[in-house]
Amino acid sequence: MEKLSPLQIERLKYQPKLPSSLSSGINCLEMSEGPATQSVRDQEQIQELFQNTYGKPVVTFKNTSSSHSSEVRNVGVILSGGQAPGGHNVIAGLYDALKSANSSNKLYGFIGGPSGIIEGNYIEFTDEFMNAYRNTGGFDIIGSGRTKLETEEQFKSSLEVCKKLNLSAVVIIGGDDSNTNAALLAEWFVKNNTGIQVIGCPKTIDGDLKNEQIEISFGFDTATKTYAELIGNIQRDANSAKKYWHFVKIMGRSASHVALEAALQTQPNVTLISEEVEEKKMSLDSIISYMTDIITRRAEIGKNFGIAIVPEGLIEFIPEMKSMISNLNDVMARMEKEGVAVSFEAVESRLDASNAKVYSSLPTLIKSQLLADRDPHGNVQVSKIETEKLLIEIISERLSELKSQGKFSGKFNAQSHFFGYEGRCAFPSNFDADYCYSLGYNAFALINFGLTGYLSSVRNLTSPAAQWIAGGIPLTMMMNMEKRHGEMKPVIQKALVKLDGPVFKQLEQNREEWAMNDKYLFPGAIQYFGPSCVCDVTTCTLQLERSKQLASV
Ligand code: FBP
Repeated sequence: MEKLSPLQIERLKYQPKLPSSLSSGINCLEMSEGPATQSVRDQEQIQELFQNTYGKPVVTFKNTSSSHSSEVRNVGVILSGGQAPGGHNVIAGLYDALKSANSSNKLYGFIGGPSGIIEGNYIEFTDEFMNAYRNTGGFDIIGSGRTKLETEEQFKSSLEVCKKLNLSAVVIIGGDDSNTNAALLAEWFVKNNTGIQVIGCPKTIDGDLKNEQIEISFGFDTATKTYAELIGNIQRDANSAKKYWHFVKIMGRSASHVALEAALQTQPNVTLISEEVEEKKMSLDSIISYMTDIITRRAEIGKNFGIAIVPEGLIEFIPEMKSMISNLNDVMARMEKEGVAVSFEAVESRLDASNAKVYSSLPTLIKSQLLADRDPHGNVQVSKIETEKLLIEIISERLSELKSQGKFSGKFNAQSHFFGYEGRCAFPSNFDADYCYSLGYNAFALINFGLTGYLSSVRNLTSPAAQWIAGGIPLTMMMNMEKRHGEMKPVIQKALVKLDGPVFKQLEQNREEWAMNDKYLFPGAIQYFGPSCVCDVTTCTLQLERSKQLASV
């Protein structure tokens, strides 16, 4: 028998909570439909591209006293994209719903992400196999991948695999790009009269897959709490030793939700928010001036230490960098098509003059990181760009200049950190364990009602789980047209930090105080057992966005 840690043993026993609307059983549900929906933008183009799945209503489930029987269904499930805590519980919820609807139902897991359905690489779930993964972090149950499902050929081979397994539905657990895949596959299956349904589940630690119906993607809660624990520990160290400035880059791709949430949980001295940088058109030079000013002022009162939070995607939001990266993406896509080898010189000679100047001004390390392969969706892999080191290097130079002019007499010793992978596979918090289980359970309810092209939606999340509202939202409702690999494509729109929203305002109102007066908070490790005010509290983001005030303030 495999050796397990005490926490593993206890978490396997945890029974996740379901909304009361789902808890009377999968065969005792009634579905209500809202009005027809529209895509967030580019309605005509999206409707044209999704002629069979566009415009469907938002749906909501509630319990009924009458129970109906459920036909036999086989379902396939895919974990897609980056890991996020709770993925195993989505599968557990789906599995339990499917088996309770009809014990002859089967759940298949496609191995290694979307490539599993294309290549016919799968396993069948059993009770014993499923039970070993309940309430655990990670995606190791079936693995994940970033293969983009978009070509006719991929759809055809997926169909062959689905037919072989006699599947009536596929569930894709993923972020914005993966759920774009789900929407494309759903449309293709309907267009080709296959009868196979596709349902998405909102996953990503980045927290950028959200709207009124999707209050948060799963994994954000656990990942941000994990980063906040680490930042709190570093703050304690900085405040003890009083000799280092810690620059902490935090994962989250383009959107700064993760950095913002971690900052609200810990109250560091400096927090950069990419969306603000873009809105205020802050150049790299003005960001450096802003940070240098705080470092200098703190040094004047004897504080040669501090903590600065840097969102992962910052570089893409600095206006001159954004223009250069967009030009670089097109140039690299063209070079790939033409079979030209990528080098600094080859790229610089193809960039527009102003972008070439920005590119060539960067340190060699950053220049080469910007040339790393794009992900399969055409995104720059921002996790590989060491923005925190770029900032430290330029700030050090600036402070040396100030020192030579007699305008800085302090010390600047910096440490860089990147928190990302540390949080993506943590044991899901109680919130994520419950939310994920509910999302998976609810995904089967959507299948049972014959829906396709929907995202599983569980909302009212700041209330106790019993009061959560379960239903579904059409994937096309979240879509617009964006440039990918040099071409306009239909994609799910990313939700960025709203600068007029309550979450950013909370930072804005407090940051001068936090910059100078060290109001550090120390959240500590996620707690799974103990008082509810410690174990079950949701993120500041959810509390502020939904209840408009923080429980802890
Ligand atoms: P998803 O959008 O697929 O959930 O991935 C999120 C993420 O963790 C980002 O925050 C990060 O930029 C990226 O994945 C890293 O990707 P990889 O795991 O391929 O290094």
